[in-house]
Amino acid sequence: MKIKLLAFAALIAAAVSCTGERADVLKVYNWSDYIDESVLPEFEEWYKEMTGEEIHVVYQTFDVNETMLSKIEKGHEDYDVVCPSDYIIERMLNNGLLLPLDFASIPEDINYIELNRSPYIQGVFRSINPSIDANEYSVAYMWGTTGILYNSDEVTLEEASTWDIIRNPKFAGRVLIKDAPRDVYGPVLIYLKQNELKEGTVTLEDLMHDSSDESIAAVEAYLKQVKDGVLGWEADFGKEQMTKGRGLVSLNWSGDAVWAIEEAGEVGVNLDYLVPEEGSTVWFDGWVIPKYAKNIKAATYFIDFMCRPDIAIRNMEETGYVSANGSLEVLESQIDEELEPVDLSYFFGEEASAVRVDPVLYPDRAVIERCALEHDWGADTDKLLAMWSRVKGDNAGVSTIVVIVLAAAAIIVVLVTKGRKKRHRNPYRR
Ligand code: SPD
Repeated sequence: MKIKLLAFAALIAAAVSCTGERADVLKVYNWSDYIDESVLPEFEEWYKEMTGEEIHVVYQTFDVNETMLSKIEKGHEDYDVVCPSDYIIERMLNNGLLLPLDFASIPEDINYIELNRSPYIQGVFRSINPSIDANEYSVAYMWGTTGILYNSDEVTLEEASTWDIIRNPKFAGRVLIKDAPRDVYGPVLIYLKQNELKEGTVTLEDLMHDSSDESIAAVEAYLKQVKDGVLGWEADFGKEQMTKGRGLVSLNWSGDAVWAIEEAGEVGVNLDYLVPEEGSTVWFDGWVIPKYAKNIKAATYFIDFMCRPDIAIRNMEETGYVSANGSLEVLESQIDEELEPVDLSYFFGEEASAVRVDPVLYPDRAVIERCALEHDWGADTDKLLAMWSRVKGDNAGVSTIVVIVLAAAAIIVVLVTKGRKKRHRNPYRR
């Protein structure tokens, strides 16, 4: 009877922990290198001040969208706030994995989400999913472009201005590619379809939805030509390889580029970044509350805190990425009179049609006009992932296989020789 009672109690405890709340813990799952971690204890203090409640942040990181998605989609992990990219937000919306955000629950005077919204970002988020307004389920955190980070001492502006640079034999062995299938597929397809784009028979938007077998095969064939010159498929180490001068060309995100350009400058390595002429993708990462979250209140306050302009500025400065915060305070923090003016009217309104900010951080209107947003492919995503592992798997190449076989053979020889010696020394030992 006692055992039955204990089992029953354990069952109840498990059920509560699966469905119940945990008011004093907030589980945040974010990209690595994507926050100034000193803001986390500050959030704990602020939350206590604002609500009178204790909170402890448990902070974990991921390198690629797909890892995060699978933990939630398949593992039902109980993160309270996560930070997926646009096309993953779309997928999570389509699959009912997100909770609507209750911004109205935050008092007006500290409602930084509402106070600092960018109409541009709101428009983009509306276009994420035509049937569900993503603005009701997510708040943009950082955004940027995908482009080419290059060593400007070794690579000319002209060479870097086309995606074809990633298979340019001149840079073989010095090319880094982001290990992010969608972010590589998009630009390569844009490159391959540049004539159709010029003729107007396809649009960038069409290409973002193009998961046809022919297009996947064309990108695969192209990437197989690229891979022999690849120094690494990287999630986060590429920027450092560039600052150390090991890599000369990196297909990368603008925020990693800003970070690398600054770091490299300090050790005399000259890097630059651009979005190739053929066009590219513009991306947005946003905070969402997954349906398995257990602390919705603290999650909502956390998202709000991230939108406070001073916190947004600190996160930008630490990571190199650009905040989606639409406040003039954030814009003003980035103005540098030595820089050329950039047209940011699309983001901050007419008064920002010529502001002196870093164009890698805030792309000029002309760059944005040749970029498009990635979209969820639904079940076709598996075709892309299979193609990606064929390309990267092949990259292990004959040389890697030869090294593995030789190493295994060497281990066997050593073990056999040792065994013989031992038997020789002590013939009676069993
Ligand atoms: N190290 C943090 C990188 C986050 C960049 N997100 C870009 C996603 C593009 N789909």
